Amino acid sequence: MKVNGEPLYRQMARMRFFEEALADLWERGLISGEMHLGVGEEAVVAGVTAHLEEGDAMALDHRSTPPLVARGVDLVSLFLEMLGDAQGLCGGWGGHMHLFSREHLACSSGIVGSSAPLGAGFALAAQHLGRGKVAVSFFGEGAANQGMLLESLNLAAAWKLPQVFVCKDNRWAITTRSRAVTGGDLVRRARSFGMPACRVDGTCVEAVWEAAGRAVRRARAGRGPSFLLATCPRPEGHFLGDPLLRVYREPLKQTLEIGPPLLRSLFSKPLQAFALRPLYLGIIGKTLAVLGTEKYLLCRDPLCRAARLVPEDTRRRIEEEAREEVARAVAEAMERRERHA
Ligand SMILES: Cc1ncc(C[n+]2csc(CCOP(=O)(O)OP(=O)(O)O)c2C)c(N)n1
Repeated sequence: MKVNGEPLYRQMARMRFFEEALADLWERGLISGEMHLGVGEEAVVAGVTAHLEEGDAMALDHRSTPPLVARGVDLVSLFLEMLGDAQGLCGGWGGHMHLFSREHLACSSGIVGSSAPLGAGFALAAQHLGRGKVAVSFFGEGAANQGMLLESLNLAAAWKLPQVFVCKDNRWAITTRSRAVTGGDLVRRARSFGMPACRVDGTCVEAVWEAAGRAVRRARAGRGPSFLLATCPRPEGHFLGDPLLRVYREPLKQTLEIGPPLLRSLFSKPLQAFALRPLYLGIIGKTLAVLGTEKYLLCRDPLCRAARLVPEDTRRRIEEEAREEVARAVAEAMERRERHA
């Protein structure tokens, strides 16, 4: 099968503009609480979801909106949900992390790692119903160290569940480098459970599409689960307003705000801990340096990379249509919200 760039690019553009609209609403104070965006994960999501059919299921993590957009969940009901409105997808109770669409067999949870057992449940149901349906679990590499995720890999392999584990490896779990808290290699770890596993460049939608195709076909044929580790960037930080990124975005303001308390803490009591404090400041400095290097020097935007798959005029048309679709959905959500206020 040959990759068709146009539908993949369309989905990626829809996801990106949806996330940008969420950021805008959040910055205007219309969405309360934390907001984890899936910007940077579009190629992973598009490459995987392109293989899903009606009746296939998805279990998602806290970056849940891009897969829901790609699977065709109504954008207005998603926006209303983010706004905490009773007309939203989950009656305004779910926010962006705890979503459920019965129609699309999709659910998300902010409990890190839980998309694996949730996906296993969907996959077990699919296996019992015997209609060749599959379940995909999306999670981060930080989640890969959660006990329930390892238990799910084990059961999925032992029961040959039609499940695809998709690990979106952005190398960070909030402010922790995942490497520092991960033993061994995740791909080899998954293989040790007796399932095929591979690493793929998650900024290259064709590569994801190919690898995911193999995994989904295998699951659909009743041959069991697979594991995909897709590396991708995290350009918006852990969540909107990420304090580490703020240091780069407004350096003077942040230096004036954070500098004095950090210096005070260096000389604060008890003095026995003095020797450790420069070390901790060094760790903060190193974290900032690595984060800045990744964001400003090494980051590859999956949407820009995918643009080369479609002719220039098609790309422009797709972007225009996707922007319009999202803008219309925002306007309608705001209007419905006003009407029912
Ligand atoms: C069980 C559990 N432990 C801790 C948290 C707090 N928490 C929220 S997101 C996150 C980092 C998750 O990292 P990763 O799985 O790599 O996903 P990423 O945010 O990098 O996409 C943590 C520890 C949580 N929500 N649930």
